[in-house]
Amino acid sequence: MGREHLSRGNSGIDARRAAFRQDVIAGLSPPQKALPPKHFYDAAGSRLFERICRLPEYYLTRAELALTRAHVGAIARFAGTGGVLMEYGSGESLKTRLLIRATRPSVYMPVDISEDALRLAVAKLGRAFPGLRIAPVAGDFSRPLDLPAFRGRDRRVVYFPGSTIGNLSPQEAQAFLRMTRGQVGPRGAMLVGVDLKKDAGLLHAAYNDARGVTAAFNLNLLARINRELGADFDLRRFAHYAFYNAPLGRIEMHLVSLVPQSVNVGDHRFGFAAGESIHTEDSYKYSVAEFQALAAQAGWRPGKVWTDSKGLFALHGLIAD
Ligand code: AVJ
Repeated sequence: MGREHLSRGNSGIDARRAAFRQDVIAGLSPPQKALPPKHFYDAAGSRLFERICRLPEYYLTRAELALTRAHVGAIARFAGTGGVLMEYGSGESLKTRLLIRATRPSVYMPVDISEDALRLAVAKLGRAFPGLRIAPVAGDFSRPLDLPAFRGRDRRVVYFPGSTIGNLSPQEAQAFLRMTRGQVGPRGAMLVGVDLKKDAGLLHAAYNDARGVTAAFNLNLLARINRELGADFDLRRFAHYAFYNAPLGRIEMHLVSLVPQSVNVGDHRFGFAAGESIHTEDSYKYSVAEFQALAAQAGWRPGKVWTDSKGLFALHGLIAD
């Protein structure tokens, strides 16, 4: 794995396969079928997500990179230099490198569910920053994690970019922020990337791209269930459906059954009416004030906020004191 061995925050490979099966069975059993979005990211799903990030309609990645470039000096002053930088995510992105270059952490600790993504990120970052101590943690951050002990007095900063926090309900996001507040301790800080509320037409386009890459990303979840759990989903009989649910402030993604059908997952059989959906993802959007209120309820003091020049995306600097 590189200079430091990989810590497993939750479980090994077999246990994760079993957890995937359990999530799928539990998710397809209730009246409103739903699957957790963390399962999108097998190798094929991760490649599709990278294509999404390059789509003209998907403004999020470019807006966050642009604001990071534009404000990297101020962001680094906020985060401080030489501390422990912990990232929820694999750290493959360009913006992570900008942040590492500007803050020169004593330890960089990426936390990701995918060991493959972590391995790749460790190799790439190891080449880009030869002196950097990297301590990867393979784990599912939607559950409590065992983290390797931090070095004593260094300031701890948690980086959670990409609006991944949008996958959590506001209540779950608050619990997550409370957990990270506990992880950094007093004097710590957090940088969170959050997609902003905006014109519903722009949001709709970002999740219904003309090339159908988002549709392929959504449908790959069924392909993954077929591959890994021996299921028999017919991908031609499901359609990608995404819309902005304005009252709840979130994009919802679904896979809609085009015909009445039943599907086998191992020994389990699930019936679908025509038009019935599997809810596969929520992507919550927050105004600056809304997100600051949420963070404050989780014990953080809202410090700084940076946005891109078009006002599409926000990076929140939160302070623990
Ligand atoms: C990685 C969760 C931020 O919600 O925009 C992209 C995932 N889903 N297109 C998002 C996603 C469909 C993405 N996040």
